[in-house]
Amino acid sequence: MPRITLSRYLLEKQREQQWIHANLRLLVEVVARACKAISITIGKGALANALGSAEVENVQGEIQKKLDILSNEFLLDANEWGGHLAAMASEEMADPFAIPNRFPKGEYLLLFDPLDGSSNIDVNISVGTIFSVLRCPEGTENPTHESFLQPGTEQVCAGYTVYGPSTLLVLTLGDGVDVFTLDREVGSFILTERQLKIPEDTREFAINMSNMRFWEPPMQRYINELLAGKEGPRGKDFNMRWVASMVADVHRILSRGGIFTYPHDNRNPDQPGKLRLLYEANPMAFIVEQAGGAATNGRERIMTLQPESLHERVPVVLGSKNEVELVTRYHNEQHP
Ligand code: AHM
Ligand code: MG
Repeated sequence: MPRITLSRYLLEKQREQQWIHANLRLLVEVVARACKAISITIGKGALANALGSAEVENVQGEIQKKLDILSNEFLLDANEWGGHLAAMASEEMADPFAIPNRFPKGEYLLLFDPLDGSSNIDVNISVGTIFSVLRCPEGTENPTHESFLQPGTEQVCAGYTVYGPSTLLVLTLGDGVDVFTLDREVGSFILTERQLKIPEDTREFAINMSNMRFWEPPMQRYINELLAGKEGPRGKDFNMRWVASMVADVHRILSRGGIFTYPHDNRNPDQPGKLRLLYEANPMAFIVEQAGGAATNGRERIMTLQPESLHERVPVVLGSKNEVELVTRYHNEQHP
């Protein structure tokens, strides 16, 4: 197979297939470039003095890592001048970032979690970047929080990178899911897998079991049935994996199937879930659906939820279709 770089892939989507606009091509290229910079810095680790806490709290009330801040800056700096964006929003910033007046403005809104799973950085476990692209509502000169409050079905593109043993970029433009691997010597993302498909059935689940006592009864029922294995109602043994980096857990599911959930729990009534709707749940739901899987909040499809605030959190259940449908049925039967 000839080596197809991300640039060539995108150009073909624009020129030959007329599937994307030139500005969306530019946007994805620029995001990928920023992710390369993040990947290089993460790869240097302690040598770049990049590990550890920055001892600052973000809008989520979490202590930021130095790499959370650096990754956010890489993405902002790379994207502000290209003329393809109207504004950006990030897990690490309370308010949207307006494109400075000295640069032209474009039609897209970019949302990202610059470094997902950042609690894993200091112990050298895979982390990643998650991003989602929306259109700026027509006639909006200066985008506000409200401009971003669009359901996931409005996304025109979503992707994530995994900074693991190799650096991968997983991308959907709404016509399936393709995977690129970073050639570190050349500095290009190369297409290495086309049209990923998630198997409909699985024997593997991903959940943080230590929170079991806080879950709702339908989720407890579902997990108990998996744990009962061959002798239980499911009649087969299940295996468990939990990296605690959503990108890594979701990537495993895209590669070999599985179900991932960070369910509703009652630890904090103001936070029904841990993961953020706009820049974690929605882009992952879009990718998973494009690969033939499903994604719900336990009751409804994630992509049709109407967001109410920029940093809203939601319960997430995603992955192999038949398992996601079963969990969702349990919730709707017991506590609609
Ligand atoms: P982050 O965006 O602050 O890194 O938090 C999200 C991460 C996900 O990557 C992961 O699935 C989850 O938090 C792990 O949470 P926990 O440590 O509660 O198991
Ligand atoms: Mg995150």
